[in-house]
Amino acid sequence: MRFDIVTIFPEMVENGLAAGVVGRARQSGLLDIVVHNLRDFTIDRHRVVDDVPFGGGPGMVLKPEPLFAAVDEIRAQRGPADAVLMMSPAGRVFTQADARRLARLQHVVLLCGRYEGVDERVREQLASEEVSIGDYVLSGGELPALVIVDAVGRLVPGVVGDEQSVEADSFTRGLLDHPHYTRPAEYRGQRVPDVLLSGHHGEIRKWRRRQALKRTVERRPELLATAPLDDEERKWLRDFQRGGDEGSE
Ligand code: 4GX
Repeated sequence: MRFDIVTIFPEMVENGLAAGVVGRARQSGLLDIVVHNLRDFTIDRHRVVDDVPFGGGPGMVLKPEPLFAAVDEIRAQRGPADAVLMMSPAGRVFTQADARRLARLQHVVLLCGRYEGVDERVREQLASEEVSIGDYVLSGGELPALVIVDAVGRLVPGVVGDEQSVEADSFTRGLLDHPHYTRPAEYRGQRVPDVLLSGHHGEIRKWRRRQALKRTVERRPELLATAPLDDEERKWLRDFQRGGDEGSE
């Protein structure tokens, strides 16, 4: 899969792409990611990318010309994009469903804004969608772009070595994850639940599904509206909602 990221801080984005599964997939060629310096697409001596807002007010606005020139160059050198994402707190909030949808595309361009914002003509004519990673204000679109490349890239077949771990992910099943334990079986007086040491794989699977459901009810009940539950899970859900699940861990 191909990604092009346009930013005024290419070194920040490169650093974020170097580590972990994304870094490895880049080296192996499974992910073809090019980071573009927006200033390379300016034509003035001082490589200016921003200007004052028409109508006045605080802060600066990213000028349209360098962004249009960058996307034109990406199209010419790297082929047409299936989606051009503009990182923005005014965008739709990015979810795992978006990650799945984007992972089916061949070529995604990500535009990282800075300052008070980006000239509206970029949103209207260059971006195919505006994406937010959550309701808080960042100082630029670079971290959101890294978040999206990570969430999408790891869904590309082969990027995460163990396909089963992607399948098992929280959100793939629409629920939060169950608790995880590793050795030692007792640590600082806290024992690992016996069922996990029992070797009884049917019981372990059941315990994990029940714990995932319990956590979701307690922490993110709104996820239950769309989570696909089987008959047994719906029964557990009624039990939790009635009596809390005291004792019956
Ligand atoms: N999820 N920011 C973008 C500049 C900006 C403002 C308006 C376009 C339109 C953010 C977020 C985020 C801060 C990145 C403002 N660009 N982006 N930047 N949350 O807060 O995506």
